[in-house]
Amino acid sequence: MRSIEESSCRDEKTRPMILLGGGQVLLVLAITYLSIFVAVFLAVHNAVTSNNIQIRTIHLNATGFHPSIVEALARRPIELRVSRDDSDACTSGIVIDEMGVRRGLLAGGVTTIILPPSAPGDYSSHCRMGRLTGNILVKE
Ligand SMILES: [Cu+2]
Repeated sequence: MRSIEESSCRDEKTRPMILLGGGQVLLVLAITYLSIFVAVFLAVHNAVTSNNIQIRTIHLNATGFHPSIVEALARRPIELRVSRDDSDACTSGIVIDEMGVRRGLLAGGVTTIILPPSAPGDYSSHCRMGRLTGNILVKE
């Protein structure tokens, strides 16, 4: 009889401790996962932005692509930032056939397009109708 009381008494004391312990474990796990996520994100982000991806900005308006020739290095992705500076029909989209790109552009906005790593070459870019043209010159 006495041992049952002791054990139930011990249960009451230990139960809140287990809950608290569980909460702490969850908190530690959450912080650990968050830390790992942040570390991996920063590592990948820094590697891509500082060592690999090439950022190029072009402006597009009714007079064409500015600059009309964008130079980049081969075998590295390009982050192409296309600023559509007017609402001319010819600036409503950009097409780069050889890179499989066909994207609509928002007037007054900047559209970011990730171009795949490419072999050296002269890649033609143009509006949807082909009146405005530019080139992406990928060099060794
Ligand atoms: Cu056009």
